[in-house]
Amino acid sequence: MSGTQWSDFERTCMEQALKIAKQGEGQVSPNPLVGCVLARDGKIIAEGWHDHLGDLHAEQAAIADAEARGVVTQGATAFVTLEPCNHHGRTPPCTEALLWAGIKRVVIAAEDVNPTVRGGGIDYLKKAGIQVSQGLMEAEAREQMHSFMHWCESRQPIVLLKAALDCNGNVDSKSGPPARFTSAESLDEVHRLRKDCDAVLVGVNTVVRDNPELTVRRVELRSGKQPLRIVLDRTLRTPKSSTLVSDEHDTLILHCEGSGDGFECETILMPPLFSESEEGVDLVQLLDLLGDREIQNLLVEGGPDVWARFLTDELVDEAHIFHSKADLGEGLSSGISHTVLETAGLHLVEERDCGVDTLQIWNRN
Ligand code: AOF
Ligand code: ZN
Repeated sequence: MSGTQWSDFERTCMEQALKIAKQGEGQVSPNPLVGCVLARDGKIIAEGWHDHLGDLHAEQAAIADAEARGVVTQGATAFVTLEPCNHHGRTPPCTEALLWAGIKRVVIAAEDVNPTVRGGGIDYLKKAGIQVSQGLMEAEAREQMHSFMHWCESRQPIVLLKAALDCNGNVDSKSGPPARFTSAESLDEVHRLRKDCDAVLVGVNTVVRDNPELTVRRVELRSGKQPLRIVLDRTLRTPKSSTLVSDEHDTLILHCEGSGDGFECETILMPPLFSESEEGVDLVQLLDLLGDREIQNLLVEGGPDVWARFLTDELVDEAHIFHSKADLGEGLSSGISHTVLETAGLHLVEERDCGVDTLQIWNRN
């Protein structure tokens, strides 16, 4: 609530709730990260977070923490980063759990914008006689849950673009087989990006040329769930022998012509876009389709045609550009430059070393 004066202790409690929420990172999608702290008489008495999909919500985890240690929750205040849910989903409503635990006040950072739970939690608590305050560290909480918030509001994923360029802005040597030219640190970073995304997308040319795996390998995948791999392939040129089709992980091929018969992975026929490109699938329809499948983060990995389409349509929310000092000689142009990124509505927010490479991060806001 604007104008509310929060005490230092209240801030400390919400900071702690935001901090512990991070323990669910990479494991709760399509749910948001949520943390909860119970406090009484100026002391934190219990804490909990939403650890993985299907597990207890943060409030219930905090109450369970108190119970496990024999701590009385009657009369306590709950600090929670998201409005408590009031619905029977994968777990029973947190509102009822808070009531049952004898909580007398609930301090909320951000309202839940999920259409199925919106507003219901706060109203329920107030009607039950619990004092509710909201807005403490709201910006920080919304930032922590930003892909969830974006998905709730638009029903589409956030789009991240990743590209690795040589010193001339090229992506590939025209002669010779495809070779990795970025540093090991850059590669680690790419796997971290993949881990944080629900889906990874490439164009068919990349599949034909590189036969990529597009899985998370170099970093720990705590959820055990690989991102969904998506291929834009207007005329179904993806080789049936390619790794994406034949390995055990999920791949979705989006095409506009032909039948997907005989593919050992899911294929979806999409309405075509009038385009000469091999990837000619309507991107807004694509984002709608992925949003319906609860995909909240999409990583666009390439190649140049696909990057150009997402950038030209101003659909990229964040771009991670790895600049290598290597010279691939006469190569394939990435089509990515400062001007192109700026024209796509992005601006440079961070630049750091990744081994011998430089990573630039561009954002929409
Ligand atoms: C809370 N506390 O810790 C979380 C909440 O299907 P379910 O039962 O897991 O519910 C998912 C929805 O509940 C999710 O979309 C979001 O609106 C809310 N998440 N709510 O009270 C939590 N993670
Ligand atoms: Zn809940």
